[in-house]
Amino acid sequence: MTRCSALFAALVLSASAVRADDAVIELKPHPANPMGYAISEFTVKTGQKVKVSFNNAGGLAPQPHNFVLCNPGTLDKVGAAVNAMMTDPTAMAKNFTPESPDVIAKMKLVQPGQTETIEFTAPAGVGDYPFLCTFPGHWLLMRGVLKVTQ
Ligand SMILES: [Cu+2]
Repeated sequence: MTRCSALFAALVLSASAVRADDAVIELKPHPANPMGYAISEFTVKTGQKVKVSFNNAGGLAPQPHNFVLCNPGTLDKVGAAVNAMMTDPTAMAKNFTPESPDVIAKMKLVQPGQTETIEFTAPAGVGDYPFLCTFPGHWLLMRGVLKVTQ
């Protein structure tokens, strides 16, 4: 291997690994509240790479959950759009997640016992970004806040 290709291999490796300054958020169902996240507040930095995983194990009642991140101040608006999907026969295929410009990161519904992971770049704007579970009936209680700081 030439020196050049060794350097290239090292670069490829580091690009795919989790960097030390990435934010890692591990979500789980709340052990006592069937419609809650075990932890519902997280802080990341603007522009930081964020890895969110939802391990749907250990909940009080086995049911699907997910993580959908919204723009600041739009939780009720996105929640209303989730409610409106109850009459949409294709809602399950869409993971009950509305197509909205206010949805900035999302994962599919995670079945009990499964884990789902998504990656995204934290918004450039400082603020409190609400997140919710879009499984029908959950978002009124199953919600949290991603605090984006400088
Ligand atoms: Cu849920």
